[in-house]
Amino acid sequence: MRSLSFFSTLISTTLLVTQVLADAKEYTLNVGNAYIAPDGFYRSASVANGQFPGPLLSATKGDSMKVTVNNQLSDSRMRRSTSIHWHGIFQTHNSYNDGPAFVTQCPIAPGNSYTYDINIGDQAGTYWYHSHLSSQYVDGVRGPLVIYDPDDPHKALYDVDDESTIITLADWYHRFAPDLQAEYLSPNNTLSREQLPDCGTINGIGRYKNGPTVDRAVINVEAGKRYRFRIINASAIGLFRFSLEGHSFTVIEADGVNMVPYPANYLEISPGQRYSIVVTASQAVANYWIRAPLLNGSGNNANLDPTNVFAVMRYAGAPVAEPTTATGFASGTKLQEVAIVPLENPGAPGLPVNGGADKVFNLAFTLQGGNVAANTGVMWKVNGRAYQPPSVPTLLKVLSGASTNDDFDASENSFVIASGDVVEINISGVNNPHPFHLHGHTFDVVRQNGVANYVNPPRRDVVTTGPGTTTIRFKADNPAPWILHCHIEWHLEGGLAVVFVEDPDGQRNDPIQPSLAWENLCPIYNALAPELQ
Ligand SMILES: [Cu+2]
Repeated sequence: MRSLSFFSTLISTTLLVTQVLADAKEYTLNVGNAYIAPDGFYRSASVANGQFPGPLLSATKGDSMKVTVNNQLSDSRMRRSTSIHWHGIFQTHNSYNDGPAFVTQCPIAPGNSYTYDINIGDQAGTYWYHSHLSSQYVDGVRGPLVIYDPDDPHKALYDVDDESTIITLADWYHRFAPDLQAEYLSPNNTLSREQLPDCGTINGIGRYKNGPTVDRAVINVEAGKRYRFRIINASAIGLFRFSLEGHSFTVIEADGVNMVPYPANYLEISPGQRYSIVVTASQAVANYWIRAPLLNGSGNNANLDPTNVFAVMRYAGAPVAEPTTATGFASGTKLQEVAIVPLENPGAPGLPVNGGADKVFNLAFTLQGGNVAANTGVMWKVNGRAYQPPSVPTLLKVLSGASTNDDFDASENSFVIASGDVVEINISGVNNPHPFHLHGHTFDVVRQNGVANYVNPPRRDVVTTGPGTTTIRFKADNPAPWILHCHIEWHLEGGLAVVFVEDPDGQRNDPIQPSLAWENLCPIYNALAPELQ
């Protein structure tokens, strides 16, 4: 017993020192309803602090963050409870603050609050936060999260990196997410028709077909300076192609991972992904187009004008006006996702051969369209099963003793992995591309588009799958249940997800355990009438 208490004292001392050195950044997110018109069409939305996108949450590497979420949602046409995910943050020893509803917590009931203690560790880069309760983020609960690094290895490459250089790309819908979701998942959706947005937005501003000419978002620059633009795709389904009129750039970060600088003229960014690019304001003083057309096509949404997604890069001294040049289109060198090389410690864990890992998962996903006669809706199945969130969160089950795959319902698609395992996941299926996101880790993409690379493969937290099998690897060094899911929100709701239950013993033996406030979330939520959930 003495050695155990010595160990606990050591841990407490270490934590104390960490807390003294690190700054605790405190934020409040009031998640409520507001009438907003990002593209000139007014609708009730669910937003953080009244705005879309939500306010920037930022910290410096090594800080901790405390974000108090006050649930003030009152519009019964959208979800009333909420739960916030901090996309890309590993949450080591802290999975109960990761945010996905029914994986690591019960949702926060309306009228209630919960404070997320976010342990940033030594992460730095471009992240975002969003509701992770059903499709609620589509109604507006999404915003940027940036961890600045005073010792950024790429610091010498740029002069300006602040709130004014964050570019949040997001699709936007005029209809309520619960209605869109019900329609998509309905037995009547026999062709599995996708729900496409009404417009694409840049920093919360967009235009739809035959809608008003809302003033474009503006990024201000000064001639001669070098800017770090942080591009975030906070979309439900929108895939954007990003380029700048008259300016090439250098990509230096993907999903919070520093990259070997990659010069390019344009890039494509999937839902959930982020990139930092360095742009030199080297051209004549003028206004230039920032272009971000949606590549999803317009489908059956007559409002969507997919190529009409622009903002303005305005040099100091240029007139307050849109560029007078033709909008043009992306050309030249495209950032190839498969050719991204991490700057630090490149190389995948495991052996440099297919299957060279401790645990190999082959995840084959299929799409089953709606079927009126059978009364079954659209389902995305992984190895034959559509993921359904359990009513008791996976983490709570683990803390109560769940240790093997059989301790979870088959519909939870939950797979136990052991501490230290090198995990290989082969992802293959229909209707690529899908942006697959893993919580709690970055991963190395060892096979993508037919190219294998174990030496210096891309490292990130959202990979765009296909064509063919996409293979990722990570090391199980972060005990907790972590969800791996498609970040096309409608596909996730259709079941395109699995949960890796990493080292359940390690989770239970962790000296840091969930707070009383976390434990209270489930009894409060479970007592709610269905319309308040
Ligand atoms: Cu998908």
